[in-house]
Amino acid sequence: MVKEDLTTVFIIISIFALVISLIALLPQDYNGLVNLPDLTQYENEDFIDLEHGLCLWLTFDNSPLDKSGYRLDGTLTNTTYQTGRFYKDISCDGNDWVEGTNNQLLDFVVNNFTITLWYKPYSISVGTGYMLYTRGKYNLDGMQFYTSGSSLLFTTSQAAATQISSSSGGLNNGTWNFLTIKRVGSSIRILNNLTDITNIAGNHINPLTSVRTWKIGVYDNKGDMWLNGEIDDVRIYNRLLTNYEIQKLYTLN
Ligand SMILES: [Ca+2]
Repeated sequence: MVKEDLTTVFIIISIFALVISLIALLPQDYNGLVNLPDLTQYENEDFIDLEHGLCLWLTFDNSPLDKSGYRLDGTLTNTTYQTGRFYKDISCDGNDWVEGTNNQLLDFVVNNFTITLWYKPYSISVGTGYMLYTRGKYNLDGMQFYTSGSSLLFTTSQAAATQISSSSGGLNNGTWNFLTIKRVGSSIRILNNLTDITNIAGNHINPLTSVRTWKIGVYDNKGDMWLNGEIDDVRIYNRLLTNYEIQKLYTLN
């Protein structure tokens, strides 16, 4: 009897050990108590791709080449590289500009787009203003993004017609400004350091396609609207960036 009891106990212990071993092999969430890592700190970041839709990207890190992959590269006239918002930037002091490669990628006739750039003015513009970015010609085609005093203006043009959006001031002299232009349907929003400073949103008819080169620091004629300041990290997207994406660009280091 004692031997049979011991055998029974041994069998029971063996079965118990086997069950325990099998349970250990089951996935941890077997019983529904899923033990996933806390992902809240990554909210939205999973879907952020700051290169998606990027048509032109100028870092000016000792180079005027376009880092977007489309190679709409620029060439410099008189500008110098110096310590910028991100590593190096270009400095323009009144007779300097960058001229880039023409491409229909930058037409944006009907679709939304976003332009972001960092600008540190040496002085507030006078006269006809300072050109930040242009591809086109006033009252003819394309678009212009420029300053007038401490205000920012953005225009799109067709033959003998131009639509204007503007801020009322809002540009800070002698310090970095993170400027954003967003086309949302027929209206334009102008942001500085994430704050929407749009005064006149405008009613933009679709800009006429342009065959002109893009330019930074000077008007299309390369004889007017000379920039006086530094420019860094110019980006043009063929889509509307979300507020979260713009904030991510603003907080890049
Ligand atoms: Ca840079």
